[in-house]
Amino acid sequence: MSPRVVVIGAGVVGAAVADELTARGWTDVTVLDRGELPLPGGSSSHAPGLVFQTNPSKTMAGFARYTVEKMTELGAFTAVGGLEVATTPERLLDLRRRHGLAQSWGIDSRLVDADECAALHPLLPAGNVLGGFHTPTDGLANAPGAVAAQLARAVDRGARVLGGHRVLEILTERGRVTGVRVETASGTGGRAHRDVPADRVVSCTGFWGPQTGALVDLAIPLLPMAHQYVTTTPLPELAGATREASAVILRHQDRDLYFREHAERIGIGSYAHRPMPVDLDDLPVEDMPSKLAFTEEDFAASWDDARALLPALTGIETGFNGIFSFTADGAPLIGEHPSVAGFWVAEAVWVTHSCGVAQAVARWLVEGEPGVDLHEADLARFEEPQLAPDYVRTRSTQAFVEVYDILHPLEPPVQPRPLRVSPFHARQVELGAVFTEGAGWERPLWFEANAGLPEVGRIPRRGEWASRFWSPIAGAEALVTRDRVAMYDMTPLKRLEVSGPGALDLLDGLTTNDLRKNPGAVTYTLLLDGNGGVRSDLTVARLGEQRFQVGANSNIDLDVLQRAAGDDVHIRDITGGTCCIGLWGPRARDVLSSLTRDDVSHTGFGFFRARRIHVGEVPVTALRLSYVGELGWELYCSAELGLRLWDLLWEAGERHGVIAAGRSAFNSLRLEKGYRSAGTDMTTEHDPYEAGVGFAVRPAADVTPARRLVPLLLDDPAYVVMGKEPVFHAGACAGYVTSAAYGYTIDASIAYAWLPAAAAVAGTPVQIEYFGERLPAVVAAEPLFDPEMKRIRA
Ligand code: FAD
Ligand code: THG
Repeated sequence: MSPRVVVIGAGVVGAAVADELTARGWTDVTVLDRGELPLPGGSSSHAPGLVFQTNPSKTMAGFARYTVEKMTELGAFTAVGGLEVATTPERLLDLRRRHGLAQSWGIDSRLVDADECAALHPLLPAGNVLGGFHTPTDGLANAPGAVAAQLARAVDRGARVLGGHRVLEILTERGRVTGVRVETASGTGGRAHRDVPADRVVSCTGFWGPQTGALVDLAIPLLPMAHQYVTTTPLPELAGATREASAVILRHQDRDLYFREHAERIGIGSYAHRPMPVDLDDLPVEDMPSKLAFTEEDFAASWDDARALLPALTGIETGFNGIFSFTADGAPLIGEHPSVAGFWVAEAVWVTHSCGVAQAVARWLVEGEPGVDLHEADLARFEEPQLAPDYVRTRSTQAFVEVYDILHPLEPPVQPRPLRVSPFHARQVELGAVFTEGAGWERPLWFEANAGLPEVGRIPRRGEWASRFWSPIAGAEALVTRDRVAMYDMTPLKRLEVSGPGALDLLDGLTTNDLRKNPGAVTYTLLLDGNGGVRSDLTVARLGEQRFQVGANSNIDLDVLQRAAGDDVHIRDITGGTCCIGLWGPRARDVLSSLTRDDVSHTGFGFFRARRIHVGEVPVTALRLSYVGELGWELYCSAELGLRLWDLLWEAGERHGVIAAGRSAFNSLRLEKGYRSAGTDMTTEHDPYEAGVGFAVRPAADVTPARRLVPLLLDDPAYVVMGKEPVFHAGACAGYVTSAAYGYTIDASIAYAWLPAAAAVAGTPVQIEYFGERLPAVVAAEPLFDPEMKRIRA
């Protein structure tokens, strides 16, 4: 017996979820929509359906690829091809980067010159563009057609689809959904209520998501925003056109515009106008609540820009302000309620990604795993302050404004900042910290106070793109860490206190390494998904018989632990309220021992051990480990003592030449050591052995991976790549870069990359495509620095 599922929403997402669930044998599916079918009035009812697959996220590109495949099979997709044009030299350069992304994720693409652009789009004069990026498999989704086809298939397999059913309540019992209460129009013109029982409810309510989530006290961090779309009067050039579209779909990102054909007319969408957040309570209660009246004045500049690109455009015939969802990071919201079992959401999803998202959701429900790396789209990815309505509004508005901007991968958000600061923030500001932001935290990239270090002069210069959000000072900070000692603010590192009689069993059962060790032990261990993919890597410090401190990577780790924990385990996120300094470098022991009576010698305080010590007056939990690969400790204390801890270390460190160092140095040092970053270098798509962390799996197994994560060294050290670039071997794209940095100690430009096993052999020559250039590189043996661990175990 398959579970009873209610899907709320009959847009592209709800329809695709119903199709994917019933295809997997879950046929007791009821799709409910408040609107009348087949066009219930959500975003899908009027979406122009442009599908551009290229995306910085591998997962999102994969969602788009599957959507194209599936909609093609459904007869709801026309592969007219996509063309992004450049009208500025910066954009032209960026299109090369886009071409790199497309190759990394397996999307057919090529760079084209101005004449080819004109040939691909008959209304586009060659003289109006500098060049373009052509993706032949992109095209137009017929969203209402895809909805109808998928719902019909689901109904054939036993599903029910009911329009005019508005969900008012989610019914629950003892933390589980049991059904929904709906309102329908009664025969006499009034309203009737009835309950639909369900074991699972999947909310696919698009921009209504926050309203639906509120029914179960679940924050859905999306912002409904209006976006303008117009259709022109018929063009003489297109007179007699009978096909919906024959030319490529077009993006003119320098002016925040996109274009498609509607037979004899052109449709134009604009992101150039002022952000127009929509209050759900203000929506018209009509056939098309997601279509607001056109505000002509907001489109004026876009109309001029559109005509400048396509001079054949005649006039605007119709226009509207259509509503859809924006999120802080542009990614969808997918997952199950943390405490109401059986309540799922799939929201803030474009038509472009709809089938891919629905496939992941259906797999997650039916098979227990989504079958794809979802960490960028997981509803649980947000930290608590990131769920605050003001945060969602500010960041989602920013995402709207920046939707077509050329964004550097290291570019931090501008607002709301500062949001989370460590107790050391005042000192960091005094030292001229240049901050970035991550998970809401202010994080120093480097410190201008270090500009006078003689090492700065030894740092090689690099190209313009790689120089952004970088300074040679970061290189000097890395060298000083290896030569003397540096203080790193590790406060943003997510940490959890896991305690209680069931704590050990929970952690030992969920992760790969052996945690049955005495208090004082620290263990590096992996959190895998149900298919053995690497979800995260953790450090687990056993502080007492029933008390552990877990060093984690994100809120998703916390979510996973909480879902698995029984009543005999207590999990507390202690990241806020505590702080951490990484004191690392050959002189770290000299600094620490001058401030403590506790034994911090190698025999007294061994590698990967944890102890409670005093540093001056400050009670500290000290973990002897180092992500930068040097002698030293992570020193944790409660937040109110943090500044005192910083000042004590700083003063004692002065005679040893201590510096404050930032994220930029940190990232370089960890890559020299080959320490993986979960989520970037390895995800649930990878098993521990191919990711190079099989040593953390007990009992040990002997596995021969088909692909591997390996370091590449670039022949020309003047190039530093950024991550996600395609890697070529024997003339074909064979993999992609995950993280990259210059290794200042080894004086080489490092790029970690996934490659098939045959190519992942030290000495193999490969090429990294970077802005259209093929940079020669060679696979290297790892670790690149201190393979004997002499530095760390000193
Ligand atoms: P919807 O289609 O909005 O469906 C949600 C459904 O839930 C609605 O039918 C609603 O009636 C129902 N519902 C809500 N609350 C309840 C309740 N309490 N009870 C019962 N039913 C409920 N995307 C692209 O990929 N390419 C494009 O070119 C593109 N262009 C766009 C242009 C415009 C002008 C707009 C507005 C959007 C565009 N989008 C585009 C975005 C895309 O349209 C949406 O992201 C997508 O349609 C969302 O689908 P959905 O199924 O999640 O939501
Ligand atoms: N500190 C703490 N927790 C963390 C991190 C951290 N949790 C998340 C993430 N970072 C985990 N990543 C690593 C990666 C490598 C090491 C520690 C944390 C490391 N590895 C040694 C090695 O491979 O040579 C030792 C491994 C072993 O002995 O098992 O130190 O930065 N608290």
